[in-house]
Amino acid sequence: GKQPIDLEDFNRHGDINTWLTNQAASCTGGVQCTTYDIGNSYEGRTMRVIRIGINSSDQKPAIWVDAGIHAREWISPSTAIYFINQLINNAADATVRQVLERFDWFILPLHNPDGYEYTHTNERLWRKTRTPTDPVWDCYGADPNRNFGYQWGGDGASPEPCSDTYRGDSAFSEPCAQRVRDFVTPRANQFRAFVTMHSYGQWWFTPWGYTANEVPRDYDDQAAVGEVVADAIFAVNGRSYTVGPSSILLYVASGGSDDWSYGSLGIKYSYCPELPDEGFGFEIPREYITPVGRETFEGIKAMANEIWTR
Ligand code: ING
Ligand code: ZN
Repeated sequence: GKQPIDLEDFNRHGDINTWLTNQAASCTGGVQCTTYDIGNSYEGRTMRVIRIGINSSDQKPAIWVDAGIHAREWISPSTAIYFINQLINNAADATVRQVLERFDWFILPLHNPDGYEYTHTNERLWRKTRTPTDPVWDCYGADPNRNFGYQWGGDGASPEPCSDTYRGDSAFSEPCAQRVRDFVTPRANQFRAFVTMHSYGQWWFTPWGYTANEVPRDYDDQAAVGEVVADAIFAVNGRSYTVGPSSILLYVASGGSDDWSYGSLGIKYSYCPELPDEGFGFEIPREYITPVGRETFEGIKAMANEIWTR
């Protein structure tokens, strides 16, 4: 039948969820797919994760990928959808098959569905969630990438409910951040990598976000794998990524999910990529969905294979 989404366009939350269910049901050729409804957002939208792998099990090494934690960064969910489509429908390709044999892939294409839908219906450049935060000033939303529980409330996260980088009432006050915490935490030993995709700027960020004064103990390994990713991305379309800590390359910000996955869960290869903008900022046009998807998927496969050897 007709697919509910157009892979060369930006799609809506409900259609993406229907597509995930349809794709999982259509997995063939030894590829196993499972969807997990990990809970609802504040406004009641289902957050759906898909697991894709060959000989999947609870013991198999796995890789976490999420997208759309910031509502307006539309190239991030489209890239996650590109990955899912490739892993399921291009598994005959030897390089795809290899990463499916080596790892189970857990992908959440829309971390912040309320904010994402709001960018389609009301305000294209909305960033945060949509929880009511200040009745007097009529402000909404916390920044989910300031709401995670490692060094929550530190530098670069605002205590002001109306700010675009509002940290939230408390760590994990936002339902979407809670859902990710509760799904990932019990599987932390399975995850060899945690990748949370943003836009924009062509950076492959490593921890830490919360401080520029301390380099992570695992920084040399994290950076070496990051450089493998950057080389693999460059080889596809010639776009250059810079690898390093977000706190040093961009700005200090605490409560980010990659600091949490590394600092709290101990997932060594925790990354926060900033995908391209090509001069369009958050509003990179749909023509870039496929080239950005393709190069980022090559980068992610290279990351997986590099981690596999370590
Ligand atoms: N950039 C990230 C942000 O949340 C970042 C940068 C990464 C901060 C990791 C902290 C930790 O501000 C975008 N584009 O959102
Ligand atoms: Zn972002």
